[in-house]
Amino acid sequence: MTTAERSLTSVGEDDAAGQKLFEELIAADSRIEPTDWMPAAYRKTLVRQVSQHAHSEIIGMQPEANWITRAPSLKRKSILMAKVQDEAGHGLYLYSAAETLGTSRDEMVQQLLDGTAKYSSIFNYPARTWADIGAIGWLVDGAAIVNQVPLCRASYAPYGRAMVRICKEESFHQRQGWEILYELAHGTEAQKQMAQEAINRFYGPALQMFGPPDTDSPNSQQSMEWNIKRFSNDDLRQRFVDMIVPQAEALGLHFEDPDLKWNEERGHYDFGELDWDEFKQVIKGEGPCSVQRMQRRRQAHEDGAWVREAAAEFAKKYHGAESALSA
Ligand code: BYC
Repeated sequence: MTTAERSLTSVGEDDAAGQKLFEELIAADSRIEPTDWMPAAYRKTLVRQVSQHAHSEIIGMQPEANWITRAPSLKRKSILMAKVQDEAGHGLYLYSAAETLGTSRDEMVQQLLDGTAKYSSIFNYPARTWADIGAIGWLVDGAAIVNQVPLCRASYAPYGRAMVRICKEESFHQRQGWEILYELAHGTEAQKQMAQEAINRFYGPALQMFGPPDTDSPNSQQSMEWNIKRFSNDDLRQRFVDMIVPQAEALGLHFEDPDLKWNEERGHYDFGELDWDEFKQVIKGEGPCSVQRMQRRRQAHEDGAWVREAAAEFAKKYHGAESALSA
């Protein structure tokens, strides 16, 4: 359908015509643009998912930023700084994508600060050692890629477009994590042990990033019918496990999951039940670092107030001067 045809049917039409076009676009696996009519529930679920995704990128800077001053060399420090900065950029693309749905960034940020919006469970765990920075890059960014590559085809076009760039950057992030672990795993006995301990701690929480099991995932079915999510939480988790087991072997490390073994019949790795009680606690705000993460975010928000005020004042003056010139 051409843009002109689309705008005739999408803008200013009644709900029935809008609904019909929306359904046709979804059935054709086409994309929904911000100016298209969309059901209120579709808009709501997208604002929820995209804003939570944005919050995760912003909070996710904290565990890694913790190691910028202690990175073992200047090269490692500059790589880590660039990575953390990329995460801020991802947050900004995603807030912008969510704003096209009609919710302001201020509102979304306020929901995070109020504790009414979630962010990814994984960022409530501490980064205790330098090897944790490797584990975050390899496993956390690795899980993010597996989850996010299908989101490049999300039916809501601004979200899908943001994800394309984010996924490219995440691939670099994953490789830098892998490289940190590779060096440690091939270093001294103590370094190898530090790498092994890091992946022991991050394995379960990284698998939980994909969300609750399908039988306990209230949003999945509808999101898949709307082509927002392309695969279920369990399918993506399985894909991730199948990917990381041989990678761990290549590193010379292993996962301490006694149930982890190749299942010839299924053509996949079986793995042990995750601790879903812990997951529920973490997403309720009772994770090991939940309080610290939110305190830090609130403090940073307060510290940045003068920058937001100055930027708003500048925009007012600049736009005022611009419109005076063009008058
Ligand atoms: N943590 O019905 P379900 C990164 C919530 S950042 C917390 O399956 P859905 C990086 C879920 O929100 C990557 N909460 O939900 C950054 C829902 O609660 P509400 C972050 C979780 O949406 C910096 C409830 O549980 N990635 O890579 O269909 C440095 C029921 O779940 C989690 C994204 O945000 C969780 N893990 O599926 C380094 C990806 N899982 O909202 C790296 C985008 C579930 O109803 N998001 N919940 O109150 C998604 O793909 C989907 O939203 C999810 C959940 C797969 C996460």
